[in-house]
Amino acid sequence: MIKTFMTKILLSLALAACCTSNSSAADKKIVVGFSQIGAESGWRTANTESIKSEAARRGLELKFADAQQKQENQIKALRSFIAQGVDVIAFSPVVETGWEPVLREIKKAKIPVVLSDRAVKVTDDSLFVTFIGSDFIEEGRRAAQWLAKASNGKAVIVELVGTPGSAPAIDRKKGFEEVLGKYPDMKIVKSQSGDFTRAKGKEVMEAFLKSPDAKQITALYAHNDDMALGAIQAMEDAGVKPGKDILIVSIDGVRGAFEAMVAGKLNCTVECNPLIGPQLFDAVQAILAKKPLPKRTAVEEGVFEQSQAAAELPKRKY
Ligand code: GYE
Repeated sequence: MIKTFMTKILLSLALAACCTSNSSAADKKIVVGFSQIGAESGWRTANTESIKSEAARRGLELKFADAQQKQENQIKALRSFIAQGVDVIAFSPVVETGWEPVLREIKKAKIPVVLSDRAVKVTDDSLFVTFIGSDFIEEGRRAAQWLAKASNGKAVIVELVGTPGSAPAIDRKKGFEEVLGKYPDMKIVKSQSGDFTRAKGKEVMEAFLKSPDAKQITALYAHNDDMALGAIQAMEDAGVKPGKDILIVSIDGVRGAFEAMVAGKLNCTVECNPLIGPQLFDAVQAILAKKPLPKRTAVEEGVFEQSQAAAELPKRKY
């Protein structure tokens, strides 16, 4: 009798111990602060969705802040993550420069930083642990290589540039121009920012088409699909046939670009994969487990032209 009683007590003590420790482990959920650029494009929407769903799948707490494409909002969000004492800070920097002071504050608070999608220019590499993102220079090269082939090395090009000062705008221009250096008959005659949005892409293309030498334009290079889709609208409004009168190559590979290719209005999209949530949180968990990480992890991507679009469209995840 006493023995059973004692066993019962021991059992309930063991149970209590197990459950207390369990609930305290659950309380200590990993908290990640993520500062997103905004919702400027289809790419960005897919990227946000990938990050949010992967955090939820892994049972991590995500503090998500949308900066509406403003660096000052991102800096505010980063400071609030320090104040909240999150375990890891991740962010997608809207532009390359101007991050050193806030990154130093984060370092002082001993919070590790992961850069997602876009890189920063800093003099001290220890201000972030790792960068996960695409090779934007290579994407620019791929766009130019496709255009060189499609135009037999002869093109009068207008360029829709991404957000000024952003890594993808700088690098996509650089890679594209590097290849153009080998083709003396391919020239960029106009280049202006459309801020990675469809509305701005349309507006800038409208202005390009109104210029006196508009008839000479044979190709458009847009730093993302959304700007190309806006430009397609502008061309149609002006009675110009997109994809025929003007060859169009852009970057991202979003669903809308594949639909435009199927409709014969866009000629080529160079893939830039936004679904980096899993790689991002692999890095976060590796950092917390004190595992070493490379300074940079690239994302795999391809190039798709009109002839492949119909077969590829149903397989697209973004
Ligand atoms: O190409 C564009 C988005 O940083 C790679 O940002 C990203 C770019 C993407 O707005 O659509």
